[in-house]
Amino acid sequence: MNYNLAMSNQNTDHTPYYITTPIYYVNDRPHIGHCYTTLIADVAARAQRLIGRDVFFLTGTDEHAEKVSKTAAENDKTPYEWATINADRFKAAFDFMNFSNDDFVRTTEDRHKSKAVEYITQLKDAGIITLGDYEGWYDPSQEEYLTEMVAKENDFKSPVTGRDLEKRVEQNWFFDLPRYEPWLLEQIESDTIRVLPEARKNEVLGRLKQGLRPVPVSRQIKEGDADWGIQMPGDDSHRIYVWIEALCNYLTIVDNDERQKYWDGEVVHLMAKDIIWFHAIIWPAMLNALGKTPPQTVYAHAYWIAEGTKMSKSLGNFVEIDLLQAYAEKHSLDAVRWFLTTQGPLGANDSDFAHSRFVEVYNADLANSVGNSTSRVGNMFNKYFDGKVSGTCNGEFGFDNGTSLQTALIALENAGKKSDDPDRTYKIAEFTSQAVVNACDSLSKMDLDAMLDAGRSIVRHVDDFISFSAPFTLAKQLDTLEDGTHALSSILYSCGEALRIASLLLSPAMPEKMAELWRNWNCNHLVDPDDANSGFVAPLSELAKWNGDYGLKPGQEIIKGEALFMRADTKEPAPEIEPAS
Ligand code: ME8
Repeated sequence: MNYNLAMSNQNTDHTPYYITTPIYYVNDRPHIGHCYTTLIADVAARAQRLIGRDVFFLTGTDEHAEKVSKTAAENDKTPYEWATINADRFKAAFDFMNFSNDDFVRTTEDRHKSKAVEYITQLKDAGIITLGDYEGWYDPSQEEYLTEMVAKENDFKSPVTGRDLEKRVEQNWFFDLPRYEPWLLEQIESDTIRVLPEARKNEVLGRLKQGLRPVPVSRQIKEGDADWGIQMPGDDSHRIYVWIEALCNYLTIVDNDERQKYWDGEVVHLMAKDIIWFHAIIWPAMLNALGKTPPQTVYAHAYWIAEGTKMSKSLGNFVEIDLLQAYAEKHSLDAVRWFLTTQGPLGANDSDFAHSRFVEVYNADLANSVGNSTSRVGNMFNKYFDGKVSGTCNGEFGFDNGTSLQTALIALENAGKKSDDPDRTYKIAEFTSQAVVNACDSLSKMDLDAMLDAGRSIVRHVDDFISFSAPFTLAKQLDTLEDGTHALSSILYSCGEALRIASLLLSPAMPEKMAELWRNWNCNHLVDPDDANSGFVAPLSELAKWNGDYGLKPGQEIIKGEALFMRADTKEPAPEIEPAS
């Protein structure tokens, strides 16, 4: 797909969209990192559905790792039992987070295993996977070999866990990665495979230019090994290396008649920086060898840290799903989703999960902004117009076009207050349509914070307009101002319609709260009642049209409802959770 075309044509882009997360190891429970990547994928998937695209969103679990069979043994379980316990924990966590994934793959499923074997067989038959000796620095904690240089740079310790590397010699099956070096260079440099953010692209290119080595794709089966993993086709003394098999999941799950269109569409792989090499280099090369197109985007975000410290097993300071649940109980799940999406490490820098920051962002963005603005406008409709939309307005306020703002300013003067800048004009309808364009452009660059900020900017604009036009002052003078009721109705319509459009842009991050607003404001016609997972009845370009088919209509009931977000007490400590067993 032409990227520039996609940017300018977002509203009419009908290319199917396929977004994936890493599949997570099931040796342990899910934590904030797993939830974060999957949340980012969920927000992107919901936003793409909102603009009208056919989306497939895949997440799942990576089960055949050695560390899974090891922890299973420590817990007196078979590897499969242990994998199932943890896969269920991942599924429960992702349900709790309200993720809209279309499928959840477990690599122990036949549908994955049979296809993975097919791919490896194809590469073996083509002579791209061959037998050879391998000597290298092995990181047992990550189950991967490191190059001599990376091993040296890290003092022969794992760059991820700090544990000692082991020198290992093995006879293995190898994938001929060097064969794809010029092709990879060209694909990444030309952004045919977009590696994002830019800093990560430069790192990958830097490492690529140092040269590539064949990649081992199997592990010798040793005595005492658990019976765990997929056997190498045609060689019962080896199993397929878990990483190679895991990468195949992105294809195995859509490699059928019904889902093929997603691989042929726009493919986006999301992950953190730790595993970018596998996704930006090894996997595209494998795809090329299989005669498949590579992904368009490989996006590697940075890491969450906790209260200023790197999270690690030894420190026991992982932000666990239980803590996210405790925050959600107190401030709503959507507040947690909002905080993680807008404050998370989407770019190249790590982000800190700190309680004080959560409360600050919650109050600033949600309680005092989105929540306050929607309840203020809802209340005014109720107080001044019996809880109904009273008339429409083109969303333009100035001195050349209409008297509404003039009337409002006269009301201010009558009340003994002066406006700072009486010549100011407000083109609210235009502002919202520009915000929608900005949101779509940001989405195509995977800049989800900027996408949501487009929604936030409308809310700020409405707040600013309310302060400027002071409808509550105007409302007190309806008997004396000839045009008062019309002016008040126009101001309220514009605020309401702008907030309705903002709510669409905010909905990918806060689907439940925005649905609550739509229920209160009788905007249920925006969504398909049979599809709770953000199925919209029309693309954003239609839904967000000012006073269009889906706009607020005169007579439409606006129920006051509860405030969407209650203000948080900044002095209250972080929620307490039971330590994990
Ligand atoms: O690597 N901050 O699985 P994994 C943000 N099975 N994200 C984090 C994070 C943090 N502190 N810690 C983990 C594997 N993540 C392989 C993947 S894919 C074919 C196979 C997230 O369970 C982030 O997405 O170790 C990271 O890439 C992933 O969890 C690693 O998950």
